[in-house]
Amino acid sequence: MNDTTPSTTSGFRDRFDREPAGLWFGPGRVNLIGEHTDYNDGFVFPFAINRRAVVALALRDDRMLRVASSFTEEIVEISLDDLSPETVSGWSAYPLGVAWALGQKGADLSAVIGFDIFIDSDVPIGAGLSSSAAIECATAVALDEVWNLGFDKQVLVRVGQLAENEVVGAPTGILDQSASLLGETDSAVFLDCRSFESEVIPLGFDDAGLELLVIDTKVSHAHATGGYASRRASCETGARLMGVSSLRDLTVDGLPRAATTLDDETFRRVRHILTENQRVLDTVRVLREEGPGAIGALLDASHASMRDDFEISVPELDLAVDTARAAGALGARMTGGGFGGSAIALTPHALIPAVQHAVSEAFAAAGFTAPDMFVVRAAAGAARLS
Ligand code: GAF
Repeated sequence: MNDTTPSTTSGFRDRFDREPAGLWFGPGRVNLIGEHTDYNDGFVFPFAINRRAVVALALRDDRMLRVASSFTEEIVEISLDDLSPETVSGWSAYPLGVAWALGQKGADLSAVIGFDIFIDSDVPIGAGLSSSAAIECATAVALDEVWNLGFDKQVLVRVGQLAENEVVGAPTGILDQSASLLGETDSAVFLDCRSFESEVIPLGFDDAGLELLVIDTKVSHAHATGGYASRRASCETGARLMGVSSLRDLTVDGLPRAATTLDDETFRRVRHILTENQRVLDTVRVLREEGPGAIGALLDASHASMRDDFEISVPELDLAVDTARAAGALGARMTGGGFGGSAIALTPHALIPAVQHAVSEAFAAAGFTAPDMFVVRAAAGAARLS
């Protein structure tokens, strides 16, 4: 991982001509399994990764908010008095949206003072690794501390989601912020998105000689537009036609009735959600009982379901998954919202070079843009850095 700390501090100094009061980080995530289940009140099993956003922040003595980053020369300025979903846009919507959302969740924004913030990140943007949640969660833990809010992490998860939904404009669930805030080293977060109960479960990759390889296809995606919202709408339609408040109220036993009640497309969307919930439960059980070397088939089945039933894969993701598997990965799937972004491949340590080589060759042969590939480790969730 790049060490973003010195550059974050010097970035803050360069832009604001003073010292930050502290540094806070929020990690990106991979989702091991459980895709598009979060907004259906279902199960997810992600982990925070060792790539992260780092924010340097200091309070001011007035009501101004000034936001700068390593991505652009621009400094965005707005008064706390003017902060609303309508008054912020672009990249600054992530940190400013969090400040606004803290107010919506009970912080008295009339009683706090403004801040200067500088944002740095080594989570690739648009790669399906939650670069946005990383910024939101780093900002949320920073403001929670400097504004003395004392919110617990579950509230901060909701703050990040609200910023994303209302300010950025993406109708996403709680998967990404939960991973970024609740993650722990070498473990994944098993989360019930209906009850919000979560359990941190050791992955055991090291002991099993396994690595998780990320294959960033470089096909960029955005959840504020297009397919993500339409998939969410299909799930809501499916639930309504099946007479339940959410698809979580159904299990795979409900598939025969769904097949006779729903049109083919809605049925396949629903089938993905019901089988994916079951795959998350199976993955957690198999991981516990047999170890990570035994979960490959579930990852593969998840990818097939996203490709064929939910139809959120793209040819680059399918090629990455198929090639990684053929070169020795135990299991592989696209991760995140889809329509681009990254695949993950659970791979024996010794086979990582062979898998990378095979994927590079396959992409070149297909005329696709060269992918970026790197191993990720499960890392701790958002917190103060120094
Ligand atoms: C994106 C969203 F932000 C998450 O809430 C989740 O729905 C995911 O896509 C799909 O599982 O990352």
